[in-house]
Amino acid sequence: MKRTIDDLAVFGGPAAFLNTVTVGRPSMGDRERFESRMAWVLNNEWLTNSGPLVSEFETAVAEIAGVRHCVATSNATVGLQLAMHAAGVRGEVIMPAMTFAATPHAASWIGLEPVFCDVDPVTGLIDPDDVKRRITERTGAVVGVHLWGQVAPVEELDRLAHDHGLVMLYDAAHALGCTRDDRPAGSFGDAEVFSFHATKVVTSFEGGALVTDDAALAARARSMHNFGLGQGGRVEHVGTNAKMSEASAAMGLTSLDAFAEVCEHNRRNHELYAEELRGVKGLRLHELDLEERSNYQYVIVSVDPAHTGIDRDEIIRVLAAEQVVAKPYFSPPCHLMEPYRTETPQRIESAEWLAAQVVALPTGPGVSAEDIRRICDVLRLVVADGEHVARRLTAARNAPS
Ligand code: T4K
Repeated sequence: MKRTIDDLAVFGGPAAFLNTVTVGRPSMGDRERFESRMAWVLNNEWLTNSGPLVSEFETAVAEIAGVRHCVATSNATVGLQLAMHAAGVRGEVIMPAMTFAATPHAASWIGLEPVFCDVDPVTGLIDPDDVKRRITERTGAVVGVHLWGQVAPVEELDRLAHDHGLVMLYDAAHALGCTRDDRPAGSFGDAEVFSFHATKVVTSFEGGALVTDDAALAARARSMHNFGLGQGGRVEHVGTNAKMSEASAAMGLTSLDAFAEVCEHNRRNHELYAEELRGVKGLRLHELDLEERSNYQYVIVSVDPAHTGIDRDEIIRVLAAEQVVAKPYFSPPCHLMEPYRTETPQRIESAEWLAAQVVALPTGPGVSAEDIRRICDVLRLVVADGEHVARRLTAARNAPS
């Protein structure tokens, strides 16, 4: 255990970990089951184009989302594009500034215009009042984001979209298995999109899924994700290639087998972080609503430099030297990043404030209770004399090499 700041690896002490502990380690499930599924795929010689494993994966995801239709995709970014295309969205799309670049990119890439709105300063979730303020005659859709394993305020957003005749979509990349008022993510708005990227709670290497209860929208999306082909192999729509492969589905199904166990492991990890960081000045673990279900895939801590004496980015540097990869999900907020930044950027206050403060800490099946205690030991040591650590980091950076 490190006792003084001289023991920190960033100042020459031994690293707290021999092997990297990181956010985003894949939850791959049982390797033998994956290999046996892959053997089946290879023997079957059916690799893509809505094969049997993709169909099985779609059925499983639709069940988790509590909807009738699921179209598996090659990733969530094209899944969002597909959702917007299939729903016939035009013009401006309102979305939170506090999200991953994929959300605005999905709109921009297909010629739509992202319009960023603010989020709740505590939950980080899209603020429906600010959405309302930004609706114009050019608005075509709202994309809510279920951030960090929490579901957006869907009842207000769905009502708002309905009252203004807008398409309502959700970026549910973080929210597989999460609920709001006991209803699962995936069952709200016109359609929702999950991600099964390597870093997500369920992975299919790369992958996504559009889920909806709207049969016509699902049919258009299914056709559009396969070059717009329809009945008899005729092209019916503009289309793309957004299909999931059988290899991805084999991984997706295997990862899904472990899903409940992973969520429970993540829940215990989250609880331990809460215990370890309780009362630590300037560090606030982002709490989750215990009445709801979450996948606990994101352990988010806000760093308030007014109390720690050291800012979030310096803390990430200190952790990196200890072999701990923590990530500023998401910074900068989208309206301040290229290509969305403007000459005189508007203020989107809560998103900016959160984006400057939050850091995601490692969790997942590979992160043990002992790992968490060690990470939190480092954090407590750093913020106990944060100003001193920050000064030394600055001096080390400015020292002639
Ligand atoms: N909407 C939202 C709100 C999202 O967060 C995302 C994706 C999307 C939409 C789009 O979903 P997809 O189109 O990807 O399906 C990562 C992911 O690339 C991205 O999928 C994810 N969000 C975003 C939050 O995080 P990076 O740049 O942080 O990834 P990277 O490569 O630095 O990985 C993070 C850590 O994960 C590494 O330090 C180590 C670990 N890792 C990563 C990979 C890829 C592994 O251990 N194994 C791996 O294979 O963006």
